[in-house]
Amino acid sequence: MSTSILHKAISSVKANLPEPQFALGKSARKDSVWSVAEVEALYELPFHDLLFRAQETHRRYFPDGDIELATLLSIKTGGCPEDCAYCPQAARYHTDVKASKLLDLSEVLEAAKAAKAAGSNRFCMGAAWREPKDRDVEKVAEMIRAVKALGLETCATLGMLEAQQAQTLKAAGLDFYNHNLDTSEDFYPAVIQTRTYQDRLDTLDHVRAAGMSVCCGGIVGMGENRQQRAAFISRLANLKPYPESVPINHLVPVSGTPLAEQKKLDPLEFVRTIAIARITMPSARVRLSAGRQELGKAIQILCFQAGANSIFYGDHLLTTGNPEAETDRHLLSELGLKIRETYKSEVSI
Ligand code: SAM
Ligand code: DTB
Ligand code: SF4
Repeated sequence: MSTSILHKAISSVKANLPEPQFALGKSARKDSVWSVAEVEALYELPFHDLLFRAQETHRRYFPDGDIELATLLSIKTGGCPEDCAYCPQAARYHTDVKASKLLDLSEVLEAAKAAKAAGSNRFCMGAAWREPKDRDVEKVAEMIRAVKALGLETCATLGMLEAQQAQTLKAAGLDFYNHNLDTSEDFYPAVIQTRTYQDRLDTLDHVRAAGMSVCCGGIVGMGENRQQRAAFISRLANLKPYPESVPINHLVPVSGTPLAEQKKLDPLEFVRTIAIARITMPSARVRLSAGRQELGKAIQILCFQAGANSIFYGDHLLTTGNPEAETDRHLLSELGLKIRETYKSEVSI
């Protein structure tokens, strides 16, 4: 790594510090361009220097230092026609996941009430679809209206969306749509072949055009190299505007999927990725997502220190496990971290 690139990366970090503004749906300074080389230079910083810079950014943009809690519900599980190599819900892999049909409104409402009672900020409904049919969108729209009426923020992840479908979801009150780039464009074909990177970018455009906030991130630890991780983060950070919400998943290797035996990533590389997401997307909520159970307490704490300020909260994710809600509440209280207030406007300095 050349010294000039390293210096440029560091000064870009500084250039990104001011102008925080992060109310729901609003974006802060989102016009910076992060080259892959600049992001790689961040990866190469000494660990504590990187963490220091990430913390500096985090404290400026999120002086409250609070943590957002998002609860997931799988509203349609398994039987998915796609070939995502990490996914236990792909019909073509022999996993323990049993396919089931779309949940009823009453089941979703019951889960959302429980999430609200447990103190969650956001309720995210996930479906194992390549893309929803229009009649599915109508049913999910009904769920969104009901969840929203409880006073929870709403998020959905239903696969690829057409422009009109995105508008229907927005009209129902959907705050966020989750659709991940998952990895870098060049590593992507090693993981997914049934839809293209461009298909994903098109869906993100439809979500933006409909006026929803974007939740977009991916998975690390799938066998990508550091340069590919840098390219993935650079791609997210250069979206215009960059996503309001960035889930960083650690691969959960599931038996029966092609990535079941994937060699485990060095945990510090995961922490570095969180820190770099914070630096390059300073006003985004960076969510510590799948894989928290496997990361353990100490690494999660380092991730919070590196700027993660959102978690999936609840005893399970879609089909895999998550730390128990009680364990998470205890951890946050041990660290003196406050839970975010739902719908609080977050503007400061
Ligand atoms: N079917 C929709 C789609 O693919 O957009 C929505 C659900 S899909 C399960 C949402 C995301 O979960 C994926 O994009 C991926 O990033 C993450 N994910 C799925 N399986 C995972 C695993 N085993 N480990 C880590 N993340 C995973
Ligand atoms: C995201 O990036 N991670 C969540 C959410 N978006 C939908 C899903 C994680 C799924 C982990 C594997 C499972 O539980 O099936
Ligand atoms: Fe289907 Fe989504 Fe799993 Fe891919 S990640 S197989 S699209 S449920």
